Amino acid sequence: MQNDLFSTIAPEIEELFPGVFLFRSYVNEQDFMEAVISTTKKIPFRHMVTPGGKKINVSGTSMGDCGWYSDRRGYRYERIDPITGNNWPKIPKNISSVVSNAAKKVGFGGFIPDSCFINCYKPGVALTAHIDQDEVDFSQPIVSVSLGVSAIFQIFGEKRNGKVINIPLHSGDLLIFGGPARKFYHGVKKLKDQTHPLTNNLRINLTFRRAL
Ligand code: MD6
Ligand code: FE
Repeated sequence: MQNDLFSTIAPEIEELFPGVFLFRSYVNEQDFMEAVISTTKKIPFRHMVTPGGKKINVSGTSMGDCGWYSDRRGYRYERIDPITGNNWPKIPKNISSVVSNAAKKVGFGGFIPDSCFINCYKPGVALTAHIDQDEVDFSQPIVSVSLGVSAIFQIFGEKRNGKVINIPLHSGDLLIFGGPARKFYHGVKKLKDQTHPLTNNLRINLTFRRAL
């Protein structure tokens, strides 16, 4: 590294907050998109409901040893898809290693995802502020990869009504949420009606987790 006198991490990585790291245009979008397409052929995107019975506007599916799931019985990780009765498709090794290597660069060596939740946004769809807290070990980060139409990712901090920080996320960007950031509220603003060569008018987001 040329500028290692002045930086502790690679120059292409930006630490936006303690524990929030942004890698711009980091991934091979085609490799990640292939994993999404092959997953949805087996387990299509579906709308789940919250424990309170509200429809979740972002549709989702999963890869890995377990998948995030929500219905009247609660938020949880399921080893078998409750709808199809099938195992979730495996996370392809080529994309899992990209995610683990990125995590290692910012101090999360040994991060091996056992679950990847895949979100699909249509124009007009937003993701309300939330904290991901269904995972067993909060010392493990969550690694997010964005594909297709750009969106504004929002970080609110420890309180849902905190001062909001807007981060535009574009296709190929990788974001790591670790350490103190694991307890930050975050969400995604309503998707604009735009098109992208990879996904037409959709935004796809993959979040890699150590759930169990
Ligand atoms: C999204 N991402 O970008 C939703 N959660 O569509 C998340 O909810 C998220 O990007 C935890 C860690 C990173 C994330
Ligand atoms: Fe989240």
